[in-house]
Formats: sequence, structure tokens, C-alpha cells
Amino acid sequence: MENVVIVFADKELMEEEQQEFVELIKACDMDIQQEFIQTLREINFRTYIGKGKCEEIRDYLIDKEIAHVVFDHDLTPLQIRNLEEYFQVPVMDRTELILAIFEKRAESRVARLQVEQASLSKLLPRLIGANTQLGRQSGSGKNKGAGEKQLELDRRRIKSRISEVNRELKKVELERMTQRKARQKSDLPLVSLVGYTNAGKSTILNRMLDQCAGKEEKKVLEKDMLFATLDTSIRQIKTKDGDEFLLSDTVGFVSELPHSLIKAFHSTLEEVKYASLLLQIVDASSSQHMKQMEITQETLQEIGASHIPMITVYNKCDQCDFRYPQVSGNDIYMSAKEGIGFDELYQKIHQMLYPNEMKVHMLLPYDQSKCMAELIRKGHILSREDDMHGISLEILLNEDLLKKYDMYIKK
Ligand SMILES: Nc1nc2c(ncn2[C@@H]2O[C@H](COP(=O)(O)OP(=O)(O)OP(=O)(O)O)[C@@H](O)[C@H]2O)c(=O)[nH]1
Ligand SMILES: [Mg+2]
Repeated sequence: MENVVIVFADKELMEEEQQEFVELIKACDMDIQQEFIQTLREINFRTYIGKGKCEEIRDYLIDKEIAHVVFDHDLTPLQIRNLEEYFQVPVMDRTELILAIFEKRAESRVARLQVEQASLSKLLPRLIGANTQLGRQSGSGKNKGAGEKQLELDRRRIKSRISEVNRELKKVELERMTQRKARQKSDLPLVSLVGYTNAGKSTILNRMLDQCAGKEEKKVLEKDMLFATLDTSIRQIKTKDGDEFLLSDTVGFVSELPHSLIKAFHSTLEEVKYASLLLQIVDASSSQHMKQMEITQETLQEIGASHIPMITVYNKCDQCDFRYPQVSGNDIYMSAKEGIGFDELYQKIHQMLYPNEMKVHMLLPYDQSKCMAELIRKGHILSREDDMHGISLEILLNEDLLKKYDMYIKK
């Protein structure tokens, strides 16, 4: 664990935002030694915070073992450099903190490449800025200083690594496109879990797998920490009513998710665009859930998925006052942890995936019983009775099936 000092500085200081920042710090295995808070009247373009606060922090840092000074805000390369020079301790801004968490968590090759791409793009402008300043110190022109040469080398290396990583990521996108085409052929609809980090997306996927029985090895990581999931996993779900669909779990959203990260995680987030239905998972027990829903909406817009039909799942109702299980329009109130509300969720998923279905009564003669296979697969049987006349069904049918089996429908 690293010892760090944190700095909150903003025009308005919101307690919940500070709390979220502390969670991010914890997620990065950092131990907070001291907090500094400043309400900013105006931003100092050289150091972001004011001169007095800078002095206070520098005095605190003397003779202490502090690995980083972390700001709950993004800083310009110039501000970072000035602050580092002044404190003589490395400075991290919010984007770098989130990147550091992602770096710790990234396990799959794709996640690693994406994190590397984002870190390098963040690093490059810092080196470019450094050059102009060093250039002045070491005398520019023909006799470049050693420091400057080194910087130019670093910069070139970084640029070539960025192109390499980009090429790798392009390959991944192609692979994913091929997989996507194969999936589309399988004819199963894709449902995507989206929402703020730590809302319970992975838990919901795992509980649904439980209900498909015996798929322990297919489970994904669910954990009480920010950004437990960093890559997209897709699993096949079969409900007890016989519905089958693919369910994808992906990286959670967070406020001010750095743009560079959204760009770098393009191939992961892109999967969401191909879903027929989104399940927005909300941590209903968080006092911030309205704000978190707004952020989810904005992020969906940014990745081009805001037009996809959506069910809003208010999860963790066991920890707050909402009545559950409860369905209200396209909203579901449930508790994934207690396993309550899943039947309601499955029904809603079915309705949303097959909006043009109609409930009908059918009488299928026994000599037509081979049609049952298709009706079981594509229809949604609510009740079945076999008697001397044939098979009586109460069933939901889509438009195609309604036409095809019209002669057996009781009018
Ligand atoms: N009390 C309660 N806790 C829950 C419920 N659902 C999930 N959790 C807990 O919330 C924490 C986060 O769950 P995850 O499923 O990992 O959340 P996630 O949305 O996948 O998070 P990221 O992968 O970080 O985006 C875990 O500790 C879960 O046990 C619930 O219905 N009630
Ligand atoms: Mg997760």
C-alpha cells in the first residue's frame, strides 16, 4: 500500500463526490495520510490551487514518506509539472488515478492494451510540455542538451508504441466483429448490462447463470470495489420459461470517466451498441443514484447506444426503502443479492424483446405435434393441457408465428 495525500479543490465541494473520490483512492490500494481542501474562487493556471494551499501542502510533505499527491480533478501538464517541482513528490490527477486502478485490474490482453493506450496518450502531452521548458534551460539550437535528447527519444518511443498498440486494438476489433457475426447467426438476442460501477451488474449476471444451473466456471468476478469488471463477458442465459438470450457484462461507468479512457475502451464499450436491449443497473441504496443515472445516460450517448430500448433495474432494494419486487412501467425494483425480483425481470425482458407478441389460445391436433418444437423454441407457453382433442395451449406468439399457426388459434 502506498501512502498518499489527497487534495479536493473545486468551486463547490460536494460531500458525496468527496466520498466517491475516497473510494477511488481505496480501489487503487492507497492509504490516505492527509486531506487538503480548498474552495476555489478561481483556478490558478500555473498550479490549479492557490499559493497558500501549495505552501501548506509542501510544508506538510517535508520529511514524510509520501508516494503521491492526488488531486480530485484533472490538471494540465503544466500544472502537474509545476506542482511536482514545488512539492518534490509525484502528482496524480483524477484521470491518472482512474488509469492506475484500471492498470491494476486489467487482466485480459484487450484490457491491458486499452489501458496502455490511454496511459500513453495521457503521458505524451506532458513530455511535449516538458520539452519547451527544458529546451530553454539547456540552450536550444544545434547543441541540444542531454535531457532534451532523452525526451525526444522517449517521445518517439511512446509515439511508436501508441501506433503499435493501436494496430493491436484494430485487430481485436476485427476479431470481435467476426465473433459478433457468428453470434448474430445464432439468432439469440443480445441483452447488455450497463450502469455505474459497483451497482451489481456482475452479480445479476452470476445469479442468472445460477438459475441456468451448473455453470460455476462461467461466472464473472463480483466484488465490492470500484471497477471490478474491465472487459466484456458474454454468457448464454436460458430462463425457466424457456427464453434464451445472450447477456453481456461490461466495465462500469463513473463520473468524469476520462474521455481518453472511453476512447481507449472503444472496443469493449462498442459491444453495447449491438444489444437489442439494455438493462441499466442502478444502486438504489446510493444517495447518488439519480446523478449516477444521468452519468450512465451521458456515457451511453457518447458511445452511441442511447437509442436502444432499456429496462431500469433498481437493485440493492434490500438496503433502502423501496418496495420490492415491484414493476412500474419499464422499471424493476429488486435485490440481486437476495435473489428477489428475477421472475419480474425475466418477464419484462421477454416483453421488451418481443413487443409484438399476442396472447392466444390454441388447439393443436396430435398429428401436428411436431410443430410443438418450434412453438416451444420461439413462442412463450403460459399453460398447456393435453386432452382427447389435442394439445391446448395458452401461448404468446410473435407476428410470424401468429400467421403461420392461424388455423389452430381459437377465435
Ligand atoms: N445489499 C446488496 N448488495 C448487492 C446487491 N447486488 C450486488 N451487491 C453487492 O455490490 C457489490 C458490487 O457488485 P458487482 O456485481 O461487482 O457490481 P458491478 O456493477 O459489476 O461493478 P463493476 O464491475 O465495478 O462495474 C458486491 O459486493 C455485491 O455483493 C444487492 O441486491 N444488495
Ligand atoms: Mg462488474
